[in-house]
Amino acid sequence: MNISKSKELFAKAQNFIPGGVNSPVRAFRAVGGEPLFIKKADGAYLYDEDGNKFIELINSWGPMLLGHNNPMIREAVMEAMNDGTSFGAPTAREVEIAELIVSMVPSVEKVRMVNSGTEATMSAIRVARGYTGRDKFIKMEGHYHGHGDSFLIAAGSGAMTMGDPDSPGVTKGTAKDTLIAPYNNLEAIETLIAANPGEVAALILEPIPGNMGLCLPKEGYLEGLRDICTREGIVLIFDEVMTGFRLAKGGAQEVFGVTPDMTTLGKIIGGGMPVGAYGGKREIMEFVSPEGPVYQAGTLSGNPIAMAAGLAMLRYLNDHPEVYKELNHIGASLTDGIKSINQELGLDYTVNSMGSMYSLFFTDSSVFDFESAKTSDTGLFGKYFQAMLKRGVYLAPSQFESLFLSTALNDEVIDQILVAHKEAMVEVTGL
Ligand code: KE4
Repeated sequence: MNISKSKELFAKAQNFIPGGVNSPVRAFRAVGGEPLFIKKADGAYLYDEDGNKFIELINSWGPMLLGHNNPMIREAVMEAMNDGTSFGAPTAREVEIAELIVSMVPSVEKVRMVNSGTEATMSAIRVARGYTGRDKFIKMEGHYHGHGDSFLIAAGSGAMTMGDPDSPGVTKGTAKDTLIAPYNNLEAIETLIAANPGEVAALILEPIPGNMGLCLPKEGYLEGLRDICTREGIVLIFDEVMTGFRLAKGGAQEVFGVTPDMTTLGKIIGGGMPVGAYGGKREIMEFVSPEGPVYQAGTLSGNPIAMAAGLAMLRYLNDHPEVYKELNHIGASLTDGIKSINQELGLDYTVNSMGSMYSLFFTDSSVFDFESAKTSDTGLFGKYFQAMLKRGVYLAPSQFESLFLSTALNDEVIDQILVAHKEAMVEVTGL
């Protein structure tokens, strides 16, 4: 495969951009080789600067639920552009998208738009601290909530991929207020609370974590967290930046019927433009400035172009709930196919999936938390990644990331992915 233009661009990029990329996981450090520079995307495909075409299963790390370059979203953006790109003043679209989010997400009675998932989670923790008057919060090992200082402790996603789950630069003063528990373990939560009586403001988690690879909650786990937080007056925050609007209109909280006190959102909410949001119970959100004392602001929050893209996406999802049946079918077709090929080859690798998200772990143990995810053979994953790439299938360049499917994956494309998967597994396992 000719990747000379990407190589040239990567060499140049490294002179001006740390690691040559604007987000670490894109650098392919965990899978070897050099990153491909993408020129365009359409439907289920990416096209790099050298004209190579790939079926892609990242979909911009989640936002492209309806495939790339969706005409409905493109037209909404082009139309909005005619009226200007940014006003720094309230607009009608912000009212409409807020009303739509409130109607779609069970826990959200009021919502604030921001520009990324990181901003959403940072703000949600600050509001929970302001609302409770407490300082500490609990996060799960291996969960990733963006790059806010207080989250970069035992963090997943790129931090885990790079081997820096505890980032330098986070002060001891900050880290002391972040309490860490293993996912899927209610006892550990009780222990942390008992050791910090009356000091825990919030508990934040990815209800279905994708940032250590995809893991699923054990029976009763989410319900247990809900009961503990209600009993202790702790603000339960579901970080649905990945799962929001993907697993259902109302995200994981709709699927599992567990309603948090606050929810953070991103990715799909912007239809591919930089948008995040945090929302929750009215009594909590009324603490947010200028209504309340907890300050949070943003020059480009509610940007009209981003809102146009987000509105087009959310209106479509709200009006076409059948899209979730389609996404679930696509996810099941692909993962059932992968599992049966692995079984045929006598390979016992773990596949965790839910709806249009899945991860193939190169371990034969079940994967349900940070420790079990780390039993995966990341070297073998890297070889599989490259073997799939050279067969025209572009995966997330990390064992510790979920894959994200789109409605653009029709049966023919799924068959192509499965053919590549079988060949790649034979190649990397030497079967
Ligand atoms: P952003 O700041 O990247 O928009 O969102 C941060 C974030 C918050 N919460 C969850 C559950 C997330 O998954 C993310 C970001 N996800 C990663 C992929 N695992 C973004 C990709 C990247 O870092 O380049």
